[in-house]
Amino acid sequence: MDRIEKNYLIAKEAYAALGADTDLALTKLNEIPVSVHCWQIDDLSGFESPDRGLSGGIAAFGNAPGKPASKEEYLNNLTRALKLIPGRNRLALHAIYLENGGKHIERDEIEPHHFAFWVDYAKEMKLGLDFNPTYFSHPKADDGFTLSSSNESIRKFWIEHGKRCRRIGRFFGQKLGSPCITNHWIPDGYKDITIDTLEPRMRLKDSLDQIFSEPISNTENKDSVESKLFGLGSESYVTGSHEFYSNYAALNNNCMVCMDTGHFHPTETVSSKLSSYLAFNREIMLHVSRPVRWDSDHVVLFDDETRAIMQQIVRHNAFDTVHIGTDYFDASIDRIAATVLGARSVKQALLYALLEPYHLLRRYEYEGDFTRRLVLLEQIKTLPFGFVWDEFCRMNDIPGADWINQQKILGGNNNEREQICSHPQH
Ligand code: RNT
Ligand code: ZN
Repeated sequence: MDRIEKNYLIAKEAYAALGADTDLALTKLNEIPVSVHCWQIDDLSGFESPDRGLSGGIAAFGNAPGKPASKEEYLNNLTRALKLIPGRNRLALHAIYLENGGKHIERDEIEPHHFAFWVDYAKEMKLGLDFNPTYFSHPKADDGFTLSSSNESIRKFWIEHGKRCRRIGRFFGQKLGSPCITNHWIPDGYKDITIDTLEPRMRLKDSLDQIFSEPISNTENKDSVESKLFGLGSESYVTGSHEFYSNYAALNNNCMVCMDTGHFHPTETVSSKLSSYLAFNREIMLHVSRPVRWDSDHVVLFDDETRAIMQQIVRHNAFDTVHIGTDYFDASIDRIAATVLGARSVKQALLYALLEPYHLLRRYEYEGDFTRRLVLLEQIKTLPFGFVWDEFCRMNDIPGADWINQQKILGGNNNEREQICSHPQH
């Protein structure tokens, strides 16, 4: 028996003493997919016009070495990252990650065949695919408005983009036998005090109605709409607010709300919102991120809010209703490592939640024994959680706690990257 197995047996006993079954938790964790976003690897540059900067009020700050210089390098790095994330994964793509054969294809002209190579990649890597229209980083988004634009030709352009993206989602779903979630986020909004807050929302509503008018089976593609409270340059007004999309999704059964953990007031939490959607049997998409004072898109950690979100999913048995995805972009640390760390943190948080002695906690709550409820919640925190996580990595044949030192996978051909991993600068 090796060290990991021995440790696991110790942990198993410790958890069992509190009424939690580690074997069951590991089996469940292995089944729950996490949709890993493809854009941390290259700061959301994509393959359409990689040199065009980001727009839409989002930014990847930092200049760590190792940003891929070609599509080949990009795919290589992505593969390295995915190989360090244990369990079931999906991959969330953006429309700018297309194969255009070196010739510019406009966003309102993209077709499934431009993304066919991703299907091969997904099959090889055993991934499901999710998709995102790219309603930003484009001259037609330069004035800050897309689907809610008052310029009809601009609005039409983006509606066509949205429609085409759903068809690409359907193509992924058909080819992989697992529904793609196509997530629509637009940057639209005003920097300063806005007089007419209604008309842009009426236009957005109409745009979405048009985009979703084509019937597509939800066994192939599902849509989500992602809200935001404010962005850089849209501090005072965002057309696609949480209230707007919650109402839209409630009244239109063909889409769900996507909640990004960085898109709310800093004192608001997504974890506290989830059960209000579950009460109405609503499916939910999540963009798990880490806001530091604002929507900063820091790498996800094994922190309180990430655990609280996963606890909600586990406690309410919402594995089929809540779809977990990641969304962050930090260019100040190694990009492969960032992709790995965030996704692993999400899975660790899930495991932590799966190891909760839920029935006991619930019993205390129903009996009104809030003292024991609180004490037990604290007691769980010091159990040998890391031993169970190591076992999860081992059973998936993926490096455990010391994954960062797996230079063969992580560093590869990039000396600079090896440097930044072993000697963090600044
Ligand atoms: C932006 C949204 C959106 C993007 C991705 C790249 O604030 O969070 O989800 O991060 O589409
Ligand atoms: Zn997001």
